[in-house]
Amino acid sequence: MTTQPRSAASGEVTDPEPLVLDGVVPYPRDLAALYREKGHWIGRTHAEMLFDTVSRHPDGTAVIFGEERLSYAELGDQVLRLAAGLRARGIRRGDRVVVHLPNIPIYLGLVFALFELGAIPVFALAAHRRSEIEYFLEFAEAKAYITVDRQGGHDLGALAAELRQSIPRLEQAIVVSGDGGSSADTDELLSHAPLDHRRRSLPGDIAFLQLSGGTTGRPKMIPRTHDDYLYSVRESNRICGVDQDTVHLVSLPISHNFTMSSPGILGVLEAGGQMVLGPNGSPDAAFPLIEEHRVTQAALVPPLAVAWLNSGLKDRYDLSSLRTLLVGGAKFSAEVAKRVRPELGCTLQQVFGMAEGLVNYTRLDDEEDIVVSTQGRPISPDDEVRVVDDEDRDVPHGEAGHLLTRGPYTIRGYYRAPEHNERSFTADGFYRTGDIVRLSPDGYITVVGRSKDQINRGGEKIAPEEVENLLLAHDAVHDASVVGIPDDLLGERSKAYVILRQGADPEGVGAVTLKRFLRARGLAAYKIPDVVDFVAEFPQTGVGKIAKRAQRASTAG
Ligand code: OOB
Repeated sequence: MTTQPRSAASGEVTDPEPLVLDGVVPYPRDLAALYREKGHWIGRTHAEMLFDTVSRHPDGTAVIFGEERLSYAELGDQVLRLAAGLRARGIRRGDRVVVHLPNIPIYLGLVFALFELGAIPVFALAAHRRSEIEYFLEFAEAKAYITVDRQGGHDLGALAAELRQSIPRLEQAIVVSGDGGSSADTDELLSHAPLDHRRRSLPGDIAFLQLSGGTTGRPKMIPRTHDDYLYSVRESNRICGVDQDTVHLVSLPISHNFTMSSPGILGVLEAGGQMVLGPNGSPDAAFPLIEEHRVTQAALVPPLAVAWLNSGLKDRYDLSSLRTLLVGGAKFSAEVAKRVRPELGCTLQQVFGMAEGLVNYTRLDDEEDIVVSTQGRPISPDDEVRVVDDEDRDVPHGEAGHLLTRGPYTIRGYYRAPEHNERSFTADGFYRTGDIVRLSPDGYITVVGRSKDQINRGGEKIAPEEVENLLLAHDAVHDASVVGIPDDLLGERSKAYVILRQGADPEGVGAVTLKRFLRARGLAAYKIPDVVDFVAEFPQTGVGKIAKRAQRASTAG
């Protein structure tokens, strides 16, 4: 299929051909046509979305970070300079670029510069370390890696230089300043004359690769198109009341799907609102920003919402501008949810979403009992939701079962993962979320459990297999099993059961040794087991598998 040139007559602007990226499962043609016909997919790219807002509100403030303020016009200018700089370094449409940055303004400039070029950002979390980053670079065959010089005592600049040497395909390692200031690389990139903004990618192209929380040895990559993702952003804005007057506090990791699009930074940019970038969601970081900038909307994971509610600082700052608090990423208990309105004076919106697609919200005008006791309902009338038993048969309404979903912004397959896709999707394209839910007659979802082998540590997802594999690389380890155990604040924390090799000295190899070993392997800190227990054997199921359920239960309480 080819597309018509957009303004061939002028000879200047010519639409590119659709991008062909290997290892992506496309939406079925008839459904894609339907989503367009219904106005879900409007045929706009992320770069076009931003520049539409730039032309509507050039003087409006887009981003606030410390003393720094960027208007939409300034952000647009920065994007086009960076795009010129990145192009001069050889970055082209379809190239994958691993973006590994904390909550700093240049994140927006760089990501939109990549969008402008039609290059494909791979969104690493700031907490990721060598183990994850090396894998992302190799798996996505990235041409460039963008990171900060230092973060949390880690010399990422040195890591970047090292990876640039060891991975032949990696042509560029771009290092920006971790405190949001300038760096040699950003100064150089910004010194280019701005590129002209024009269509360099198509709305049906893969816009970026998000990362799955994962249940397997390595995180899977999630290919999202401009069309599908921006649909979820526009609808999120409508559902969450985001407009030009919104002042949104960004305190979760900026590249997480929740922060990006529910309604997140993209929601703000689409609506022409303001975002305030904070370093993290702790009350002492967030409350002064809310007071100073009259923040109207914030998004948190449940443990941070608890920290806000229990903080003595609550009465020391003026939080009266806050209208809505979005809480998601992990189950928010109804008992705590009940306290949000009376104690913070704002409306709670629960968000149950996934980087693979489907996002559910409680609505701003929902009854209080729905807001506190459900995780909301889907964004779109065309989100299909099924709740099934172990044999994929629909369970009676109101009973708990596996949540399956497909729809106008849910992927049809992970990137380059045909075998995994066989298991994660039904033959007719439903994504197996791995969540156990109940569905109310009016379509509200309550999450009651999980069937996937994943630990949800306060919203941060850990694939036990990834940690187990690294533990097995230690000489003294015979076998390892990692499970989630209940935790009052985080919901779950992680515990590793370890069987040492015969002859290994349990005095010499302790919990500290193994944690240090994982850290030295470059595993992100949140994946390092909170507890390590040495045992002689693992409980077994009838078919000889490790009985993880028994391991979780034996540590309950
Ligand atoms: C969000 O995205 P991911 O990809 O990090 O994690 C998705 C998984 C879900 O399958 C579910 O297991 C869990 O996180 N989850 C929740 C939840 N929100 C996410 N479990 C219970 N209650 C909730 N409210 O976490 C994410 C993506 C977009 C928006 C919000 C969260």
